Amino acid sequence: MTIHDYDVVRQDIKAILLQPGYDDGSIGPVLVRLAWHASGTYDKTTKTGGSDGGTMRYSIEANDPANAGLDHARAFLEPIKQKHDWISYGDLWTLAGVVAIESMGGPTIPWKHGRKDKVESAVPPNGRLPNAEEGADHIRQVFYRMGFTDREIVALIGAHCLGRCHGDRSGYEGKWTLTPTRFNTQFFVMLTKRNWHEKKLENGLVQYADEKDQLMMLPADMAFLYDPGFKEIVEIYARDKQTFFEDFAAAFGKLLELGVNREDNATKL
Ligand code: ZEM
Repeated sequence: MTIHDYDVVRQDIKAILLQPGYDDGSIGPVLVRLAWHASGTYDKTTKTGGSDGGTMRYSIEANDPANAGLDHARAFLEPIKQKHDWISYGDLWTLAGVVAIESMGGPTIPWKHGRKDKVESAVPPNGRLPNAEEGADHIRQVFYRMGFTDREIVALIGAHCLGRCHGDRSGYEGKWTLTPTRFNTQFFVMLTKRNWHEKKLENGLVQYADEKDQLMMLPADMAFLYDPGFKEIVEIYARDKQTFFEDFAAAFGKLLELGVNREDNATKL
């Protein structure tokens, strides 16, 4: 019997996180985004989408405009897949997000293996991920479809403490915090503490800038300030790191499990 050693995979992921030439010196943020986009296609009504099939391997899903730039994340992980060829893409991509968050100072995320790569017919339709131009109604519609509550949605958006927007990927530009490779409460702190104004980019997109034009928010991020129900939770997380970490770990762990059907995987090819 072969022993599948996920701890060795974890170590191998950890070893490639720091990449001095890439963005702010770490591929952690884009790995977190890969884990989220692989999972966030889930639809609880039809029980389709989610991370189980590793379906972003297929061009239809890889070319969903929402997934622009995630080819970088997948390419960084490919040598690890080649080395441990027994691991499924769904397990590798979700585990990479977990290792990245933990290595950047975030909470321990519950994670279980057992995803299985599926054939192309399992690819979910494009357009299931949230649109950055939209507000609270759209955000609720998308995350309720996955089965999340308002509190879980706010916890999850706290991941925007990490990384940045890239003009050649989403069209937006800049980062949300001054510490884009550390997992912390800074997204909520900056959202509530700084004064935000609209800023039109040359490509026509509108984002928000702070008074120093140092940080940015997407229109969808601003919805967490404008919607009273969301704002109440934002304020809790801005002042209480422990509560944010606990809630985030549970919500992100739940996200990675959406649509994972271990019983089916054990019986079907
Ligand atoms: Zn994001 N996200 N996201 N997000 N996201 C971007 C980048 C990152 C939205 C969104 O439109 C965008 C969640 C929710 C939502 C991360 C994690 C998570 C970018 C920039 C956009 C436009 C992409 C680029 O140009 O590279 C919207 C509208 C969301 C919900 C309303 C959730 C939930 C996340 C994880 C739990 C991360 C880590 C990044 C930074 C990626 C990087 O490459 O630095």
